[in-house]
Amino acid sequence: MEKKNCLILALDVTDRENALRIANEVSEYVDSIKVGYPLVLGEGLGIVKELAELAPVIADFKVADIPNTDRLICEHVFNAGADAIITHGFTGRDSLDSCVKVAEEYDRDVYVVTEMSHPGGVEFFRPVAETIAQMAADAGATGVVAPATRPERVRDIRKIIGDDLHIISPGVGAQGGSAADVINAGADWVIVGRSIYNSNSPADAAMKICNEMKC
Ligand code: 3DU
Repeated sequence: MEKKNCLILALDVTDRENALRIANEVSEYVDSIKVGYPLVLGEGLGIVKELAELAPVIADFKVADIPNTDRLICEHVFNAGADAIITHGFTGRDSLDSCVKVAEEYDRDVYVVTEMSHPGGVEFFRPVAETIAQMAADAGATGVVAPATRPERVRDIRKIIGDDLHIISPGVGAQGGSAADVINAGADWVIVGRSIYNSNSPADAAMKICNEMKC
């Protein structure tokens, strides 16, 4: 994904009309649109193709299965028009390898979750986050997902992965994280959902975050 605004919209609305309205309003401020289960379960995978006409789509399915199932999921998602997929790493190297292989075949991107941004994200992820980050680098993933709610952890993870991998970072706004702080800590993009799509003016909210980051 091309870095222009350092902002990824998390489009967790559940209906097509709202999704397309918000995506149209903010498309000039975001480098990508992340869709996940809320929107795809609400409207079907076909929404990916419609959104991909406005911005590259990251499919946040946090893929976490055996290699063969992961392969089938990635193929389906890339065929639907997604530019990138988010996968878990705790399922192990063979599962991640399977996603990276499909992404290479399709010339698409893979991001691996390291430590999650919500309070419970420290319970199981914290002790393994660095190991997962190292595995993502070794496996040739595009980048990792790391928590904007804990910029110090983004800094730790950046040290592990070096400059070759990207960090995309959720947790800004509704979850309490600061966009400027996490960009300063080494994230490449922030992922923002509710603070934008619940705003009376999604475009103004997105513009404000962009101005704050001065990316
Ligand atoms: O909190 P927000 O509404 O800005 O949305 C954040 C998005 O990022 C949302 O889609 C959520 O599923 C995703 N996400 C996290 O919040 C935390 C993670 O560790 C990984 C993904």
